[in-house]
Amino acid sequence: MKSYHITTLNDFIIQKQKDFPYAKGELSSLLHHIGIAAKMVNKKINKAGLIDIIGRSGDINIHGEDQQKLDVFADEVFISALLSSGECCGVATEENENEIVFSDSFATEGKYIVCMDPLDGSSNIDYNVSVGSIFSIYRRLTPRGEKVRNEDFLQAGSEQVAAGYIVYGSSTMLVYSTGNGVNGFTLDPSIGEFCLSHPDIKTPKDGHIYSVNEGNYIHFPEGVKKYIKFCQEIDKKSGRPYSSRYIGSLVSDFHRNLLKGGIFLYPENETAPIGKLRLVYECNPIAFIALQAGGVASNGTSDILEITPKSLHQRSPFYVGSENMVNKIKSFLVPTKLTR
Ligand code: P6P
Repeated sequence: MKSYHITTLNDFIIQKQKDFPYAKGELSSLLHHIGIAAKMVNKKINKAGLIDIIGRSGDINIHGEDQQKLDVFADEVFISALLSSGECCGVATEENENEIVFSDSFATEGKYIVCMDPLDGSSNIDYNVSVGSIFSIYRRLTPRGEKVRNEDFLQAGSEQVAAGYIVYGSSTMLVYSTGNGVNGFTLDPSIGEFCLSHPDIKTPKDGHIYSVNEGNYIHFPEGVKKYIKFCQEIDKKSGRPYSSRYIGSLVSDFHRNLLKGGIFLYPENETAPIGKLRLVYECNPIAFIALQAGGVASNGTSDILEITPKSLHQRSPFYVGSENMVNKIKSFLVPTKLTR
């Protein structure tokens, strides 16, 4: 009889916990609760068109952007799940101006803080385009037992102990790393479990996909313009130009490129002078995954993970994906001696 060996997310978390001799299960519990919240958000997203949860909440979020109802729902679900874990002492999310400080004694003992974009790309929801949730986990800097402080959330991305995302697409996947490689789990709705489907993801060193909003082309730095033209030339190896793939949803664009090879760019431009994407809860977790899978992530001049954030909602230019492609655009962005 054919054996169906299924490794669920929880099986995997527990198995991997054994890799950390001093682990007491705190991080495992945190990841387990993120998985539960992801299933709850997934259920709502799948029904968004059928129940009154699609569209704008009528509120404007802290960035002056229309807040979608599902944004609010996802924010509340993830914050509640993180509080319930008892391992998290505070959360910073895109939807809240300041960090959420958990004040009950159970939570203030928590060892970890979490930074999240609870529902990235939510403006796409009304049009049935894939969206995602992004999370980033750090050890707190302040003593356990005290309330968490802003400094706990302003650590360089290299200090992350875990990061990942959920992509609510043609299937729903949870992809995460605790620093020992990247693994992907696909939700099987028939059993309500995330099942290991993409073990030990490695991103190709080269690719033929570039993902950028070319509508901003005239506002891009010269080096970015040159790189885009480079992508449109005939590639000697393949005999054709690269393919442009951009759906305006970071998690979906990144996930496709992670598996197939490719580069995602969100450069600074005249309308977004330091880029659009958020360093703390978008660039850092995605960069952590990219590096763990053998890719590269840069702001054009520095490794993303080496930047120490100055504020929760700080933006950054973002170039992430296949090593050779990101290094190529970096060579276009470095001013040549001739231009000095
Ligand atoms: P633009 C979605 O709003 C988002 O934050 C990312 O998911 C996505 O990559 C980017 O913005 C798209 O921005 O300016 O190209 O529409």
